[in-house]
Amino acid sequence: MTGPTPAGLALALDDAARAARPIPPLTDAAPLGLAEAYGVQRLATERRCARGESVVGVKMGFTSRAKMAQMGVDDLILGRLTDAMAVEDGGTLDTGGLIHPRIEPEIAFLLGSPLSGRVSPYEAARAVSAVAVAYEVLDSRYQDFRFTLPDVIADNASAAAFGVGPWHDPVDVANLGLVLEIDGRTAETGSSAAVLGHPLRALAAAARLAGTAGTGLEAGWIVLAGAATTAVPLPRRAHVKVASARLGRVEVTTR
Ligand code: 0L1
Ligand code: MG
Repeated sequence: MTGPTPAGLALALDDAARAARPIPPLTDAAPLGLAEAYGVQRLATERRCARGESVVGVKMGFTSRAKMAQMGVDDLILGRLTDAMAVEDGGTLDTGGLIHPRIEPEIAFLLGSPLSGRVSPYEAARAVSAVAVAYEVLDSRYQDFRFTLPDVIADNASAAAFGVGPWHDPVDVANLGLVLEIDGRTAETGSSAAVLGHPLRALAAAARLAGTAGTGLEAGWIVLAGAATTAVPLPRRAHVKVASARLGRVEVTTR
């Protein structure tokens, strides 16, 4: 007997996201290789695009030791961002359509030129046209946020929503303090240095992993470099702010 096809797995994940109904990890039923998992991610993204969404960038996951330890994995992953996931700065995010959302503070890059393959952080820096403070909302489509590395890759690295603050001309983002506030209370504080020692390393890794994922990083795309802290549960009816002394702030209200 043969197992489910990549298209069947992509459909299961897409349905889970749309219905906000979690499913067991795919690998509970059958093993999944990393390349195969990126194939499922691509197919699930194609389903979104067929409904009218466009890919506007990528996100890097597990870029800090804190995040790897939080989720029990030990490798970097890449997920795709679409325009439907973007929340305008100061806007509202309806968490009603999400399963168990979490939020984390990040640094975002805007690419002025394409980037792919093995590049150094210095080469990656040359492709950056702007930087901003950002947040990512994660929402695993798996029950209890339980998954293996191939599971979470297939699930588009848990990408659900994101927001980006005002863009700034490129500045040194090696060690920027980031504060995540929920309803005026500090929920997490961290430094961009937690992102692989320097967020530009995450950008270089994104260029490398994009090939594995069957894509390349395009000019005009946003790259979320990865979290500076662990992710925290995102409550309903909350006001969330991520602030950096150098890059300003980005805000969102949930309902
Ligand atoms: O760092 C990340 O963005 C990891 C995303 C995937 C794992 C998770 O859902 O926490
Ligand atoms: Mg993230």
